[in-house]
Amino acid sequence: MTALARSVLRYSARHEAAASDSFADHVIAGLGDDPKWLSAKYFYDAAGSELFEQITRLPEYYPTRTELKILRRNTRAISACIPLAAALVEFGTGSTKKARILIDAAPQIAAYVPVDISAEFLAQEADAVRRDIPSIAVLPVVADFTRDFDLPPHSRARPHVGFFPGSTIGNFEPEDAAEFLRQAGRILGPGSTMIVGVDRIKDEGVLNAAYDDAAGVTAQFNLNVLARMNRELGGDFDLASFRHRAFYNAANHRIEMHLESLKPQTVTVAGHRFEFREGETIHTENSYKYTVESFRALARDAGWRPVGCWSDENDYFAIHALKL
Ligand code: AVJ
Repeated sequence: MTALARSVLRYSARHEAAASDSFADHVIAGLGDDPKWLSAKYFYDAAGSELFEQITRLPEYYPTRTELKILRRNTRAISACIPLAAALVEFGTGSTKKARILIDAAPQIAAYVPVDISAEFLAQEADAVRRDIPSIAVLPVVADFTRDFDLPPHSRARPHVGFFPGSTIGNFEPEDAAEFLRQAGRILGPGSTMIVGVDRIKDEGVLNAAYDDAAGVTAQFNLNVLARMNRELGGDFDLASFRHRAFYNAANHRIEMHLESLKPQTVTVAGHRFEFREGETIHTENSYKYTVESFRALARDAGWRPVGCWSDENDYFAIHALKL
């Protein structure tokens, strides 16, 4: 299996799986393994996407509001990294909110290329941006951004600026994050720019609270993948006999999320039976954290030159600018 194929398997995007690897096959592979695992990308069915929106508004979940604040406070400096008549290529457009801030701040952006696997969602968002910002060309691309894709013909002559906000890059294993950046460089072309949001290593208490909030929304988000298996794969998971576990793994610089079985039990899903010991977990997500330097090293390793970095007063989150 190539590095990129593996990254597709381990990556959690805010969208459905690519048609080629079915949810059922994934579940049979992940729950049949020891330790058990599932890719975080399966969190994001309609219910999971709505729960994630709720997470972004939680007092403990600092990443979304911190990144927005950094973007708004540094529009001039970030805009200075964007060349004349550029096309802004957004990898995995969950919401256009952050791209709109960049587009408003950088009038030299002539085209916006949102890339997402959900055609219907993308068409809606593209129409809304066309309506609100008639001065730019909106050229949506329906694609799984973790795989190779072609830029639209109308953007090819333009200088390209990749945009990957949200610390989504943290869901990749570090070697796969580097492979993703290498591939982004091949797609965007020589001389291009990349703007990436990355969550920083910080106090463990802050990290643990962000992924185990007092209101229990992240617990619901995590447990939703069991409900989804029940709905879509005829599963018989009893949600009350699993609990949400989230903790910072300092040795590996990542938040881990798990679903822990509260008792010995057998579950049937996708036509297969799976045994759980008491205390056994399904590993459902990694969210890697980087220092400014560790992310720069990873970017350099992937062929990019770090040219800018903006952060907040708490050093919680970083927006990096890279050039090829
Ligand atoms: C959407 C991947 C950036 O890792 O912080 C939030 C997902 N998981 N709470 C993150 C998530 C639990 C989120 N990303």
